[in-house]
Amino acid sequence: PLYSPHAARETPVISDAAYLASLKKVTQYYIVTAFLALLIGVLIGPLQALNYGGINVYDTPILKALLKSYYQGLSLHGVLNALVFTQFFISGWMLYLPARDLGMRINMKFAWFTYLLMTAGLLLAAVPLLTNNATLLYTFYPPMEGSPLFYIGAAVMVGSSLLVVGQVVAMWVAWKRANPGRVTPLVAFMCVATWMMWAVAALGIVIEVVFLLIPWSLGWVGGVDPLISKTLFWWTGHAIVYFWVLPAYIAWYAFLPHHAGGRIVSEPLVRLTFVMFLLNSTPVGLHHQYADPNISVAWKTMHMFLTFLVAIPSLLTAFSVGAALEDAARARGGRGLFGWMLRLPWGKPTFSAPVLAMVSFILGGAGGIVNASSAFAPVVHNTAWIPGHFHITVGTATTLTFMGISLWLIPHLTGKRMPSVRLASAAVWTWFVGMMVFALGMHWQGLVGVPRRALVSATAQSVYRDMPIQIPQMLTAISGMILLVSALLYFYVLFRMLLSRRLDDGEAASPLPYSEVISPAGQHLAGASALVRFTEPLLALWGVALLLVLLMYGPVLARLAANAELVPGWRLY
Ligand code: HAS
Ligand code: HEM
Ligand code: CU
Repeated sequence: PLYSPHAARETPVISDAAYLASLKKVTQYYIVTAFLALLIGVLIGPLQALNYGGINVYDTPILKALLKSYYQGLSLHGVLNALVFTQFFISGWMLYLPARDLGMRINMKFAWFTYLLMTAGLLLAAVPLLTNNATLLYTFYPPMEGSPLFYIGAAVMVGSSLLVVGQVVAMWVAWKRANPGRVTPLVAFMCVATWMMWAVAALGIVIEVVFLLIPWSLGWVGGVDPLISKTLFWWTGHAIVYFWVLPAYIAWYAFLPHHAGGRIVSEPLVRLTFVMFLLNSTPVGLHHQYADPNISVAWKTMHMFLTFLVAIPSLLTAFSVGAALEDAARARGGRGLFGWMLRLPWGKPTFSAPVLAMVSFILGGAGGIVNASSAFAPVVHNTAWIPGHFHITVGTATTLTFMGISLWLIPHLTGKRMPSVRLASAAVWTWFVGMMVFALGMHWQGLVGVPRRALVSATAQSVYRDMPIQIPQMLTAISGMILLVSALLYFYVLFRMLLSRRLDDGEAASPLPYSEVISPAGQHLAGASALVRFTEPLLALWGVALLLVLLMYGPVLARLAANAELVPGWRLY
């Protein structure tokens, strides 16, 4: 062996072939459903990029037949990409990984039930979306009002993810009982911590939808308080971005070093990172509401500092995964301060996808810190800068990583093979280049003052003609075309792979690509470091996380409730 004695973790053996096949099948259903949503969602993106390129295609006969308005398209794009694609992918990914890592047997009936319920929720919500009865954008701020079906479907879909939380946490607790004194293996640890974070985060949106929006949309109550709803939405809405990106971190930490030919740097450090996210992801949501009334500046400022604090585990990730990549490159003979980077396997899409996703996230994260700074926020808030920010976070850091994962996970689950490394590689690189150009164009337009969420191409004559935005407009339009090509390439590879012949069970040909470790956490709590022992009791840390959210949101919501003002719904579409 090239390296240290700490070999990559062996997957515990599952000898029941029927059970393993069923576990793989349910995971595959989640992943394929996710990519079907992404396929539809992503096809709308280039139309929006053309809009921000000053070209209005929404008046053409085909689009007029397909979409009632720019906003119906934008609602579909936001919901399918950001809410549906992510949640389905993550539910499959973070159910399968801990089940394999711990070697525990899960109740397959419950797993299938959860998948079917989540899909039923999706289909319920899809009906009003497709019939222009829920053109509310993916944030569905009241008093804009949609069909009750939309809210009920959304509640069922999000609620189903909490069933996955229940199943994974129960699996972990059972493993702890069966293995007293043992340290939880790293991948399972990251999954359980992320699911626990999501359970705390999801409470806001669940309360909003179940107690405020559903009764209101059904006409049981006369009105809704827009600010209470919006505050509950962002309780979930910021933390949801970590629910989208931590599953990518899991791949960056645990599997990317393997694809690069290197090692994980330190397991205790990874565990610390995830505990920091568990504690600190949620009580920061007010950084989306700096412009809102009736929330005191004191609370906004506290959430701002907590936002800076939650950037730290991402910075830890940057340096620690960066070190893992350098380790890999030097093991392949890389030299020099930066020259080692040339030795990384850039032509391998299972490597380039997550790494290019990370490179985009350096800029996306830096932009996030600008957004969070209350002094800069008024400049960028509600401008095209913001979609610039999140297409290099969720649109690339998350999406490109998930695309890269699919290239080895689908062969692992199905026993099929990736049809073409070259095409997959081309899809990955064009996505990266397209999104970088897109981000440049959109950030730039935002700084000039172009608003987000607007059919700006239709108003160009009157409002935007004299603004110096020709160059960023052109960049945005071009990026949309690059991204269209990229998406077509990727989906071609994906579907050719899915429709090809099954060759084996995938276990030997495409095993889970666990990486070796330089500093492992150890097997037994007795001999483990203080950091490992501190991070192990996740149930207690989960309680602390909930307490922190109640502390940071309780007084804010109490004041809003004391001044509640119920207003009737609006239908603007
Ligand atoms: Fe954000 C708005 C602040 C991260 C997504 N964000 C959004 C919206 C979305 C979104 C969707 O404070 C729009 C919501 C809407 O529709 O209104 N965001 C932040 C901050 C972070 C952040 C401080 N955002 C994310 C992530 C997202 C995401 C992650 C999705 C996945 N964001 C904001 C704010 C707003 C906002 C305000 C509201 C704006 C407004 O005015 O409306 C931080 O978590 C970022 C920390 C990240 C870093 C970067 C670490 C870098 C890493 C990679 C290293 C790379 C390596 C590779 C090592 C500090 C880990 C090296 C390569 C070699 C070859 C060697
Ligand atoms: C919004 C383009 C892929 C999530 C937008 C906007 C543009 C755009 C121009 C801004 C629209 C506006 O503010 O009026 C594209 C292109 C894509 C793409 C060209 C690639 C082909 C993605 C992906 C995701 C995503 C992969 C997430 C996984 C979103 C979200 C919004 C958005 C959440 C905000 C919707 C809203 O403001 O309500 N997209 N996008 N997009 N995009 Fe994308
Ligand atoms: Cu946020």
